[in-house]
Amino acid sequence: MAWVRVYGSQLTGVGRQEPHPLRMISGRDCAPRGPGSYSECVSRKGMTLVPGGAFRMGSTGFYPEEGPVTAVQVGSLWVDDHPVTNAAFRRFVADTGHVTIAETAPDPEDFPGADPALLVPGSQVFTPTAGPVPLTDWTQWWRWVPGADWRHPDGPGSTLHGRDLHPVVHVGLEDARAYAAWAGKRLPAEAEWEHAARGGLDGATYAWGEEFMPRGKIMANTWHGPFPHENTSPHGFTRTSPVKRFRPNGYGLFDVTGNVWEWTATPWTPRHSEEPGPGQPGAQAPCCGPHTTVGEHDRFVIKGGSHLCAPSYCHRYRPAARQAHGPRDTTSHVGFRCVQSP
Ligand SMILES: [Cu+2]
Repeated sequence: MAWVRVYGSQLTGVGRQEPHPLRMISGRDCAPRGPGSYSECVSRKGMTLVPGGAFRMGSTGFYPEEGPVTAVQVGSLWVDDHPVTNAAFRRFVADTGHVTIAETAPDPEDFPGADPALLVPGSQVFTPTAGPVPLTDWTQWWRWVPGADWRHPDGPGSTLHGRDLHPVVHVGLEDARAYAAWAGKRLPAEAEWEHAARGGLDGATYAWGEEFMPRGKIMANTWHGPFPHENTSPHGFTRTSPVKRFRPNGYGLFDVTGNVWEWTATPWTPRHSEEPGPGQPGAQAPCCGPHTTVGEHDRFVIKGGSHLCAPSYCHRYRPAARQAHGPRDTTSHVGFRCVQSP
């Protein structure tokens, strides 16, 4: 069954967390605060310093929302080497008691007239169809599954067994922001994400160059075969894959395209021309200060495509690709990675 979450309340970045003494420490201001303080465990382990510079953001060769190509300047940035894994998210939850959006029952006030039996915690899980279906109807392959959440990625009965190093999924924007704040990091702005994902190959179609499978080599976890009923999975994965299974890009970053979509801090605009430039309001959400409140109907840019992107359906396993995503629309194919300003 299809389910669209519609909420009337306001979101804040850390609204659902238990009080946590560390969550207000930003990456930028993470000065030593005494023995045992969090700053001691903020290391650059697992991050790569991506050199700043100018690059061409966007593309005109695929989907209209990626244009126009815009020259953008970004600063140097520490970027997580790979999407946040289940193991890392588990440490965050153990430390903070954070309860994710998908683990929280929707407020009946936000769903007047809804069957109360349906107002239970849950999330959207991809479910392959038995055969070909119209590719315009996403409700054919997305199922609202009560009990699906980051610990139960395919729904009740599924576990993280064997998936410690897979990207965490079923996380909403505020979950990603809460994790980032806990880690002394923040979510990237779209421009920062795209610049890092390009790996220094300015203007290239893919994170590794122009050819999808150079010399026949599979470069990312994307869908092979006719979507959404037959994934031939020549790489061995029909869903998420452990991070770092495919070659990194030119900056040494893994899984920038394919595997899971990744949250950014950038509010959605249908074209790049309407996007605020770096340094302008809205270009980048603050990492740990009081967040600008986010309306339920606002959507944010997600980047990178996922294991469900297939040439026949969705050619979005490219750095320029982008999609609008509701802050509380949790799914089995959206995760995130964090960044830190030097
Ligand atoms: Cu896609």
